[in-house]
Amino acid sequence: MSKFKFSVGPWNVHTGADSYGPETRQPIDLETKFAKFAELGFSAIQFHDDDAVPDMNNMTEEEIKEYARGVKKLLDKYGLAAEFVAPRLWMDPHTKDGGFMSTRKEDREFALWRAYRSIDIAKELGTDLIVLWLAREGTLCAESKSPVWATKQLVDAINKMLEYDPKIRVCIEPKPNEPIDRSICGTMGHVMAISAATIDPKRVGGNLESAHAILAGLDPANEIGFALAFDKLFTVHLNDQNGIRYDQDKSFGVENLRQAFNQVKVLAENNYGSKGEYVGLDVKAMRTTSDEDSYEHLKNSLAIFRALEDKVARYDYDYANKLIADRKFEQLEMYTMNLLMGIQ
Ligand code: XUL
Ligand code: MN
Repeated sequence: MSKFKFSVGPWNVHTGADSYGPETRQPIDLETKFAKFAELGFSAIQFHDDDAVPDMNNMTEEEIKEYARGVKKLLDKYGLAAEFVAPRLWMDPHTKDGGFMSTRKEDREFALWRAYRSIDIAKELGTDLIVLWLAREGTLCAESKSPVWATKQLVDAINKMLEYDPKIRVCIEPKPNEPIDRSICGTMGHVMAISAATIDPKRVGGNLESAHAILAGLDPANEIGFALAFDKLFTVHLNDQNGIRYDQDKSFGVENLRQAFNQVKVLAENNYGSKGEYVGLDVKAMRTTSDEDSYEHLKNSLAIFRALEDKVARYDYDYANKLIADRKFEQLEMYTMNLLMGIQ
């Protein structure tokens, strides 16, 4: 029995379309996904603002809240909570050049409107957490905006969100690139600096995604640990990634099992989850996956996480600490590898 609670976003089950080809699977409606997520053992759902309220751009503020109340009822029906709401600041023509740091004022206003509406939706769904994945916040043309101005725009936008609602918490999901070329907030270190510069640092933290850390050339477990050291790991997006290339969102642990083990280990050692945090997945099925196997990558990720949790529970800390005291790191490494290979 896992001591963690798990969350997932509806986009984790998708049609298989990519930049180079059309859909390979049929779309699945939200309620069917909720039912299946609950059956698989998830406790909470992650939302983009328009996952919850699809046509929100054409709705009034009241209509948006009313629609969100309907989604809350659907969550309740399946015993699910909402973990967070994230404004989708990359699809609309207004976000062509980014949201909070777009070079056009009307686009920046649109981004803030979506951020405020995300807060409204979050309140209706019963969560205080807003995630910012800053997809297009940076440059495609390096000279198109000042990085100093852009950084201050981000701090300003977060301050406005903190002022809009005194209870909400803002959680930045850093990523160094893709779809943007040069991002403004690429790692957990950037997130900590932005947090410290806001009007209420306690309410601004991070969401570490394994693949994003790897894209930045960093170790996901160390990025998780860095945020934990400042009490600012508000959630995680666990997955896997084969090196520095396009964002792959592979099932957790399938690419680098030792790296995955160390992510579970640092979470377990630091009682992640004791303040209600979820272990969130952000994984994609392969394009070749059939309709009937649409949820296999989620099952696999949960199974691998739980198996690694079991390995952490069996980790012999007395033995490891003795090896550390004697600086026998070759033996420590082999002890870990043997544990993972099932040799002990
Ligand atoms: C993109 C990514 C997003 C966010 C949510 O790389 O990870 O799915 O997690 O907007
Ligand atoms: Mn993510």
